Amino acid sequence: AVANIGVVGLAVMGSNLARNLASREGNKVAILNRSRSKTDELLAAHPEAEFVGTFSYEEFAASLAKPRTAIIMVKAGGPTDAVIDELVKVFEPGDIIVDGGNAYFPDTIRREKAVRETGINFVGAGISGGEEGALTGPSIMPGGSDESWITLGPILKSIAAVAEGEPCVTHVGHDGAGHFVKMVHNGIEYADMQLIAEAYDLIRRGTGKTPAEIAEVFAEWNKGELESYLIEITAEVLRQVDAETGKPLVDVILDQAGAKGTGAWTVQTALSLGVPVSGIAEATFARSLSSHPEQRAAARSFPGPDEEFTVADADAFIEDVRQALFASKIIAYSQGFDEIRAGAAEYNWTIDNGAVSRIWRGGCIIRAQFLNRIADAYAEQPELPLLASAPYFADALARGQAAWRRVVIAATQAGIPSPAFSSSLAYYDGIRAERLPAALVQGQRDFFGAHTYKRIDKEGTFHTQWSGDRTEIEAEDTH
Ligand code: NBP
Repeated sequence: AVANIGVVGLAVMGSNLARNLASREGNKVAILNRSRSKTDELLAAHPEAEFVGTFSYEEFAASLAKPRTAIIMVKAGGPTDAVIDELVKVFEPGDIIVDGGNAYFPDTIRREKAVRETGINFVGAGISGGEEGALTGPSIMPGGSDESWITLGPILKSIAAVAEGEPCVTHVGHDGAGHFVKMVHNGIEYADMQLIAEAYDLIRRGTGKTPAEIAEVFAEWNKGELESYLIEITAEVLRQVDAETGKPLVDVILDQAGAKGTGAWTVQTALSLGVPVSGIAEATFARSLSSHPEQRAAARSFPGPDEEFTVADADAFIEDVRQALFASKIIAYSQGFDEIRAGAAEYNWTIDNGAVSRIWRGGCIIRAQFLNRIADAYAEQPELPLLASAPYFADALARGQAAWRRVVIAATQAGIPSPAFSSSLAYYDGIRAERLPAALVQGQRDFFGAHTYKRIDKEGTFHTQWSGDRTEIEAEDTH
């Protein structure tokens, strides 16, 4: 046994993660892949790396020092189960199996329970940052037992990205907590990307600026409170010119956004938890809408507003859009952290939202200055019920709300879809409202389904006898 860590699955993510591990002082990495060719290629391409090439699960297990620790990086779903089944046969109690793939967290909960019965530890770890991050330092969100964290923690800390001097990894919580948090990370990423896309669209159609000119706007924004990886790469994408046509690349890319499903998982989970993640939902739906060309063709003749959309003062409009973007972003993150809070309560995880915001500061797609403010907010008040209500964010919303409204009004009048901007503003107005028309909804529910209601002026549960004499009676609480 010569290796202290192993990697199973050597496609882009696995091979880069194995190279990252092998580059760290003291590590020797056992590598295994279903088809032999990938292992051979990796060994041939990096003769200098501290790899131990293995070609069977038996050889893989024999090459690992105890407790054996292996990270699986294969296609999520069936392939992950197949690899776990093989590892369980050759590993022993106390060993650790880590799934670094993009598993759906209920699968991780199921796998952790099943593997634990063999005495082997199972850790579902969300890994963010794509190929580049896997190689140079990802943000890592491990779940699993406290026992496995003792062995795994130092290894993961050695390969994670570093932000403000801290490695971007923390023991998120037990069993599926890591994959849950990774899922919400991806959902927030969807919202952030959609908000930026709406900002670009409004500026382009309102001011007539070219993509290259708008790239400069984003580059400028990246110096302020919006500073983030996504704003930075937006400027890069907008600057890019297509070699073939000489047009801006953004004008020749087909306008149908793809998705691998993590946004949908975030929204589905939020629906079952009863958490309004409207920014993430609208971002996910916007991708779906874009990807139905037949429906878009069928709707092409729908009329829009009569007047051309132009803004009188381009600079003022751009500043309004910047403020709308920042305010909507605050709402999207606040909603995402709300989902983590609700998930932790539902699945009995102890998740430190402040620690989560700190490990997202480096390595992952949503890395941003802004996450320091989130970390500050949770440091100040760990049980903060609504992230957006922390003073820094509440102040920013108060400062930005007038601009945000002007932008949503302009978009509506111009017929420019801005679902994430406008739904975030609707959430803001909903959450701050002193009274909501939910009272009428309760009345309707009581009318047709005797679902009962509570009153503002006394304790108890009530029902109006709608089909009788319409007097009110005290009733059993049926929700
Ligand atoms: P893929 O998701 O494309 O999976 C390819 C790997 O899975 C290969 O090593 C393949 O072996 C192996 N595999 C398959 Br397919 N079926 C198998 C089976 N039944 N038994 C054993 N191995 C099997 O690789 P990836 O893009 O590197 O992603 C790896 C994981 O990381 C995924 O869960 C992904 O969602 C996640 N992830 C990816 C990114 C990213 O940016 N790509 C980012 C974050 C997380 P073979 O060589 O023999 O076919």
